[in-house]
Amino acid sequence: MINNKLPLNFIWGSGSSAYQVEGAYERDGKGLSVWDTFSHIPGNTFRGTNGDIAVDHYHRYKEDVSLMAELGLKAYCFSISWPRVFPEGSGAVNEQGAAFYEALIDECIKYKIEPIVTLYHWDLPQALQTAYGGWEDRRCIDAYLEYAKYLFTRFKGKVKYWITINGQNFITSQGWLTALHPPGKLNEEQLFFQVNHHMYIAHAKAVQALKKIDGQAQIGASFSYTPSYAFDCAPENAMAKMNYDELHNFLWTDVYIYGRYPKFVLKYLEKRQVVLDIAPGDQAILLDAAQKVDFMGINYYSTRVCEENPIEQEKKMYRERETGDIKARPMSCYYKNAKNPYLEVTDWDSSIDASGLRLACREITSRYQLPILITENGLGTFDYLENGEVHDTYRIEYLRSHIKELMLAIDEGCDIIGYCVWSFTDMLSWLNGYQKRYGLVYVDRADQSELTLQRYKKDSFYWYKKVIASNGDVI
Ligand code: BGP
Repeated sequence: MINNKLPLNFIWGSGSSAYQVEGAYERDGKGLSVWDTFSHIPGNTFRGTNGDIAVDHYHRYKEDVSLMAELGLKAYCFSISWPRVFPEGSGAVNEQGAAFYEALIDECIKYKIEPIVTLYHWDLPQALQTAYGGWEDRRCIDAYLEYAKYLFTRFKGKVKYWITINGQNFITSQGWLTALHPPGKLNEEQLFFQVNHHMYIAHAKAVQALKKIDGQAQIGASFSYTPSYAFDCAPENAMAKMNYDELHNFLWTDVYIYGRYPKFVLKYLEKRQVVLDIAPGDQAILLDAAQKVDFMGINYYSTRVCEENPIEQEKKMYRERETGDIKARPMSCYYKNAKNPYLEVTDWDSSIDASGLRLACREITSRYQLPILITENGLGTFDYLENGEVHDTYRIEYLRSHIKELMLAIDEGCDIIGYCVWSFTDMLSWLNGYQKRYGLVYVDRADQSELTLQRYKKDSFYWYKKVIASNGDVI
């Protein structure tokens, strides 16, 4: 029997992101996003899949929110499409777009579902990309701040939890190192770090702005945290793990929470002759915002194993966009990742490691002592609809084991305020199309066809409903 010490106000949630669910990509005045453009270029996405229609959440949000209410969700974590609100990225507001989010937020509130709203989940307005290269230019910070302030003001009193940027580490790596996401650049390390710097400042300025506009609301970034293990007790492998942690976790989390780069990363930049363009005042902004961040959002899926990497040109593997083939790109000698023989893997070869979630929470707590909101956690699989039912016992097992570890982390002192299952409905997986399903609710659509888009509650839906109703006692 698990020692359930979840607080009574624990935020049981589930999530989505605009591009992955909404569709309606050019309806009601919406501008194009970089994902609209990128996904329309042949060869860029898996089987040419895109979010043009997605799962049509834009038109079916009332049905979806009523399903959330039936499930008993306490929170819905979703993102706003920046170009739906500011078609040109800044300047004129598209009232129809803003009104859509107002209606969605009101619909959530009607059912006492807390809206947790992400400002940026990767769908940058194409207009900003075209005008000056988007995040590569400092002007993007101003545009983001204008957008953020508009939303903070408009939804003041309605939205209590804001996420500045989702998975900054993931999107910058995929956009400027592996070329799998827009703008599709390969191994552009200098730009990768510069873009990250701009995003840190954008995040920090949004934090400062929210505290001025709505002192009652809380804010943090959501970070794709992937904890690691050393391959074994060989000292060089322990060092490889340290290198990995600095370059893949602390590079982001330290800036958000301490307001400064890790010293190891600064040396790394020096050695690789990456010179960051840091404006006067940036340091102060980062430090000030770091004091004001309320929580750390964590997207957790798996762990890594780190091993020494003695060869300078050792290859790092990545997945080819169109074919799904595994390719290699050169990387430095700081570490390499190995397979974990103790863990099972998903249909997409990602390790399943429930205790890694506890480890992530413990590490964050030990290093930063900040409340944690699990903004994403879930299992992507092939699911099968039979007679209107989906028997996803594997998903229930995955979620159950992770929630149990979360309870242990709380019992060990971590201040975890909520947990959001990724995802509420099935949706577009950025790199794997519609066949990779995470939802508690099945959506009848395929990679190449929208089919009926009808919603079906999976077994995991009914299971999660009991978990929420019992505040974690029945698991
Ligand atoms: C996270 C993203 C989500 C979601 C999830 C699953 O990093 O924030 O948007 O996509 O990963 O990823 P995938 O669909 O590639 O399996």
